[in-house]
Amino acid sequence: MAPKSSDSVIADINWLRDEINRFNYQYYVLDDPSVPDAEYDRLFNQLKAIESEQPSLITPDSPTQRVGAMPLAAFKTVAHEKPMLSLDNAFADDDLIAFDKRLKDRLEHAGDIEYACEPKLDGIAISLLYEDGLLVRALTRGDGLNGEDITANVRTIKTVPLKLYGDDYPQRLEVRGEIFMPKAGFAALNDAARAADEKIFVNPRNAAAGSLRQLDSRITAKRPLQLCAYSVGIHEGQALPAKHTDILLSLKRWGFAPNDQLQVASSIAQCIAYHQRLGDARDSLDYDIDGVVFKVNNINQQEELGFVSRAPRWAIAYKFPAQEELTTLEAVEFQVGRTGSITPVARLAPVFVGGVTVSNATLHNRDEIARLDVRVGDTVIVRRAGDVIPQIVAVVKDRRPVDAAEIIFPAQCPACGSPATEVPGEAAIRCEGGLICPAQRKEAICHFVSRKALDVDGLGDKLVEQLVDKSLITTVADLFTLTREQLAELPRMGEKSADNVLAALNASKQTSLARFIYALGIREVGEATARNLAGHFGQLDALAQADEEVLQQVDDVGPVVAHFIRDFFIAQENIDIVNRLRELGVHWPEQEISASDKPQPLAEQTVVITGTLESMSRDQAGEKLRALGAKVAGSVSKKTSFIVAGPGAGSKLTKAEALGVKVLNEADMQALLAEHAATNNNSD
Ligand code: 9MJ
Repeated sequence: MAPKSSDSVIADINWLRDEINRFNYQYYVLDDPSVPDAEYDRLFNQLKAIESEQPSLITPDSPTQRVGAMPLAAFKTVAHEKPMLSLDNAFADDDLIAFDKRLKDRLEHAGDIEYACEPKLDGIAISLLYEDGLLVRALTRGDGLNGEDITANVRTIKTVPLKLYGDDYPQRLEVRGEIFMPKAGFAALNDAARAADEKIFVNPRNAAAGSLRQLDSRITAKRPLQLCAYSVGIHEGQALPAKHTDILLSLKRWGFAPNDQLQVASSIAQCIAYHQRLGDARDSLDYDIDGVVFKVNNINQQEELGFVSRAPRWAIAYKFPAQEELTTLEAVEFQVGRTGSITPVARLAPVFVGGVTVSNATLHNRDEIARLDVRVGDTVIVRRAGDVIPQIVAVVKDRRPVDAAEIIFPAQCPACGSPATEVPGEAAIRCEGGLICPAQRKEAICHFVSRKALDVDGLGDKLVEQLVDKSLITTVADLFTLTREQLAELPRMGEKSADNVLAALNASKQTSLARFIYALGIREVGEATARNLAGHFGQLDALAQADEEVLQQVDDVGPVVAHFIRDFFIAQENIDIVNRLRELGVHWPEQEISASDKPQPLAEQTVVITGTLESMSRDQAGEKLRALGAKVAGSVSKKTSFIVAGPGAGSKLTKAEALGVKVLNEADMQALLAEHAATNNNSD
């Protein structure tokens, strides 16, 4: 590629500076960021890279030459006695290794450097000044040199001590840290905002910023904010310990809650392991983090290393993959679910976010689309955190193209053309076609053969789609009359695959009542409810004949679910399908004993299974534990009795260890099952 002319480099620089300044203004002054942090970081790093190649083009007003942006006019601006700097970033292990090497060279230090490892909380940096142990002032970071005085708001935060504990604190002490909103508090705040038809926050960071910028501190007081203290700024009247982690211990004695993930690493290799471990645990933490921070632990070494323009040399933030990115909404399609609900699905220009490439996101319903005010062609912020399906959290309105098209809901089902009707009290629309609708049929059949239902191995969504499209099957019962020839003729099948599918179908005929009930796909009857129904009624016919009052005696079954179950068994076409399935050989042990009649050695115990097991699948292990009365849950909490962890266990194991929950390996679980199997046999 030909080198760029200096004119075009200047044009690039000017464009980058304008964009960065605009984002800064939106972020700090308007409290209304228009792009995700990752986009900001990218532009900032681009500008830094160009300027470091051509230092003569650096001007004092370049955004790289100062720390942040201007403070909000509404609060009093106060100069920081000691600037609040930001952190340099690492994005890969190699960046960290290079950082460590730089420090060793500078310190002329041959051995390993000791680092303090901290999660990097995604909140608002704050400076808290204490005089004679009393909180006298709280400033935001602002541009790093001048912050805003938000003392009245910060005083409302319960984890900020108004008076320090003990009596061995410095006479003047500046504590620095991050104010953040825990995930649970954020979710509750947004739920309340949604219910009141108020503006919701894009993410916990944005909610924390908005809460701190209230001019009326009574509003701040109602927001679930917390403080994580991570360093000391000025301190007068008393020396501090010589290690960063010991300073944090002093802060703990003076009343600041320590972070639960703080660790010391004796080498950069241990820092890399810490980054990996926290990356795995990221989703199970109670608060959002966007990376981890490593700080040289020895304060003398910190002082020797000093600072570069915006950041200390002795610390680095190792970022995680961004959970929010920009992309464009290319189209909206309407998907018909198993029970006829029609959901808008966003088709996005593929974007790497939260560690995977995302090209679809749910748009939920009409209310959500109205709330986002999103149109086809818009630039949108997609968020993918943990295993949650990707969401569009906001629209970048100033990038809206002139021809952006409004999203129109169909009047007809896109799959069968039946009327699509609004359901009173629901924001969803629903296809009225029932089993005439091929989309509903396909979904119902996919559900019937899915892992937690009849578990037909090798019969995936694509194959079901072909079978329905070619009219080889209309209902789930038709699956069991498929022939080898019919299957073998399908594209990409062949005789061997056909035989495998037939063998899997045959094997699936022997099932359990709970699986069969779940497989029927009755609205609102999930796996747990199906199990409760099977345990309660013992026989399918008893369930089919139960009226709504009787149904409501079952755990988890309220009037709505009872009504859906009754509706299902009143319909003759459903009864016909059930009868045909039984004629074709689908069967289960006739009288399943209700769980309450069996010995329940693990009753009252909640178990979580994670990682890979060798002798059985997690589902099978769950069934065995449930048979002994245990409740099998998907996430770890203080109430978890024990977890079973196989190889590859990640955040759930970390969380269990952090909470002190008992951890069993597969052999321990086998021993437990064997022990109780023996007891059960004895009691028979
Ligand atoms: C956060 N955001 O959690 C620092 N930070 O240290 C931690 N930020 C920091 N440390 C010096 N844990 C400047 C910023």
